Amino acid sequence: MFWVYEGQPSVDCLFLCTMETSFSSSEYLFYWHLRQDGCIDFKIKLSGELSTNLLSEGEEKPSHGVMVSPGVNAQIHQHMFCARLDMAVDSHKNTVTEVDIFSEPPGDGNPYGNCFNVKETVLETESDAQRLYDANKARCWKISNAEGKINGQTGKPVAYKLYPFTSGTAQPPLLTDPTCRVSTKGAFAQKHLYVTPHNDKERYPAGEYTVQGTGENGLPDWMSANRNVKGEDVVIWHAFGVTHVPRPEDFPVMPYVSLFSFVASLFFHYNSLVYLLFSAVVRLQDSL
Ligand SMILES: [Cu+2]
Repeated sequence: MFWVYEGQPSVDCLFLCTMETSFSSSEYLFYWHLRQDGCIDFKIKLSGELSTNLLSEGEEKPSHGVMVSPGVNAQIHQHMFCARLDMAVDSHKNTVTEVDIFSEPPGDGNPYGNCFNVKETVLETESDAQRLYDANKARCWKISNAEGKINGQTGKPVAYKLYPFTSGTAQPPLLTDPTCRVSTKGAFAQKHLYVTPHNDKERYPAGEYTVQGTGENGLPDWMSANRNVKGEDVVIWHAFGVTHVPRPEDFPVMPYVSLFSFVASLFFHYNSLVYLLFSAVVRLQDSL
């Protein structure tokens, strides 16, 4: 089967699904981009009014912010999100691995010291599956089929990879001290990735009533059971965000973007855009 496509095959979006929400002074615009190469991007545009306060009388400059206008302080802050990703890579039972790049030490197998390689670590239980991003290892997470669906080219299970921070610089998790109330309510944002077995009742990582709640009955409570996640029907929780040191250029309206991507990895036999190109050629020939 070929996709019907007219025009130049590319990685541009094929299908776009969007929603928008207002939260306090912020406007968040969410975009699922389903791309023609089989990959998926999730983009958040962070807009709305920058949160500011007036300096106190006698206060010359802010201690934890940036002056964006005379007497106007814009606080350094974070926007934290958590995406609940109910995975099913070619069937419901999947296994998640952490994928790191590493340099091999010089030796018999590396006489010129020029070798580097990839290491995969299986996340077996919920306590294993609480992970931080590491840009120095080009870290990503691979979600592989665990029910025998094999890629014919590689002989390995079909998979997709979750690449965090595919726009802009990598970002830290929640920066408040563990003793802070924000850390209690936002405990889900203290790591970049969590994996749990699927449960329809586990929906909101900060608890069912996020704003009024205490943070209980959310992701940390569920994961305290330390359930198995290897080869299970898994849900991935990707916590990410923007640590925002305001600029005058952000005032009064913010223009920021955060993005992560699901990249087909051992899923197709070839670059799937080739099929689009073939289809386009056939249509061109048919029209001659
Ligand atoms: Cu901001």
